[in-house]
Amino acid sequence: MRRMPLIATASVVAAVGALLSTAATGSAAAPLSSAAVASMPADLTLVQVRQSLLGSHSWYAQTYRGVPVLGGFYAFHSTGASASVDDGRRVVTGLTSVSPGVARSSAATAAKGHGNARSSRLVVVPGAAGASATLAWQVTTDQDKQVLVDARSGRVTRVTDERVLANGSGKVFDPNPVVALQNESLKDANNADSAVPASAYTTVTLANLDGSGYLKGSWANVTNSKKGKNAGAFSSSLAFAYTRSDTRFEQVNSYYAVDRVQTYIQGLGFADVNHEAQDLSINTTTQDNSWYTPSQDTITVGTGGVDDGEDQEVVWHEYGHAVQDDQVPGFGSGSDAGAIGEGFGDYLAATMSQGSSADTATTPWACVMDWDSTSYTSTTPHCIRRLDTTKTVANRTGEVHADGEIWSHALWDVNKAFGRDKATRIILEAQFSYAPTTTWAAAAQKTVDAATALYGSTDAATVRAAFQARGIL
Ligand SMILES: [Ca+2]
Ligand SMILES: [Ca+2]
Ligand SMILES: [Ca+2]
Ligand SMILES: [Ca+2]
Ligand SMILES: [Zn+2]
Repeated sequence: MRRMPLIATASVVAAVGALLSTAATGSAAAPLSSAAVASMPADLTLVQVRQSLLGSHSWYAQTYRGVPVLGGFYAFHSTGASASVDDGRRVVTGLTSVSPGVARSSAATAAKGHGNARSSRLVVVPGAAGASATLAWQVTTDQDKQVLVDARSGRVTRVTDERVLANGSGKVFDPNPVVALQNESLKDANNADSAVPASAYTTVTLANLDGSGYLKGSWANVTNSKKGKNAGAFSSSLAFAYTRSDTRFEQVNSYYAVDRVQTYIQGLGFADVNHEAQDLSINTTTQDNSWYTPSQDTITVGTGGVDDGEDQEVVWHEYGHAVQDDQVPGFGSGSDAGAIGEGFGDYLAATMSQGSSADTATTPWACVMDWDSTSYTSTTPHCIRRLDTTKTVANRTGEVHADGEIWSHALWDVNKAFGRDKATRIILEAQFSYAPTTTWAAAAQKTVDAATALYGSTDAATVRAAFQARGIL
């Protein structure tokens, strides 16, 4: 544990010296001596004193002008003849006032998306790496979430799940066997295990499980019923190792895909993009299709051809629809917005595969659903669609998936210019401002505007050029 000490070494020595003299008088487990207390930094409040076999452990919380500092602590350990200080106080700079600009009740309202407020308190949030500290309301909700609401802007800046979550393990295709094996000749063979070599599987950590033994967690929730031939997978030891002929395999693959994409989105800094457990109904239709249902907020994954749940790019595509529906209520009406939905879903699938596989001549990143599409395409590489076609607005057909290839190509050009993190951050930020029935031109302009606000005019010009190349702007 490495933390930034704030006080001079001399005063730590003084405090330890005081403790040692306490120990020497034979009262190691007693509360701190008045000399030790007197030499302590002033910005602390006692949280608790615990007695162990060897002595006492006094824990303090750091405060700044009376307000608790998030993550800041200070501890005296007095064990037998030795005593030590663990100074975990954080540097607080640049904070001019500790009176909130936003009322407690407004903070509770801002946190509503994560549950009803149970309690709230004002906290100081230390800045990262020398940046200014900020003041925030820390709202604890009835969904066991801790929500930080900036006390000046009123915006939610961080959401943490208080529940202690479990990791399990699972066997998955990452992102699918065609990419993993670099083999465009693989065939479904009616879901036979023998059709896909064992080397196509990867054993992964399934994160953020709730520990119930089902594939239920913070960001993904397999809703399959508990009984029947398509029952939800259960493992009390949270070990989910199945092969593709087992209907539970697609549940594991889908849970993993969704947990990973939500975790990635959070890593980009977004605390409020479909920030909930996504319901997943796996292998519950025999259609060769998967879909997102806004009114149910559910992704349904089908078993036609190659089981869709065997290809994470299918799941990521559907998650793209869930993301946009979460960002903008009723998003996707009209052919322009509909095509943006399909194009963004394909983009999200491609950029997630970017994170764990190479861009090769056999399986280019721009190719979407390499494995699922083996059952309905004959040319290689097998792709349901691509992000690098030559199409422009002049080639629009009115069919949203086909037209989505025009939109996704623009997003892909942004990705190629900036890399996946920066590009996806711009795109996600922009989508908050898309109208449900947006036109392409309006949505493209919002994306340029988001780039301007996040990174400045030079990068915004790059984004504009990507849309111009497709005839969108
Ligand atoms: Ca299967
Ligand atoms: Ca949702
Ligand atoms: Ca399929
Ligand atoms: Ca792919
Ligand atoms: Zn779609």
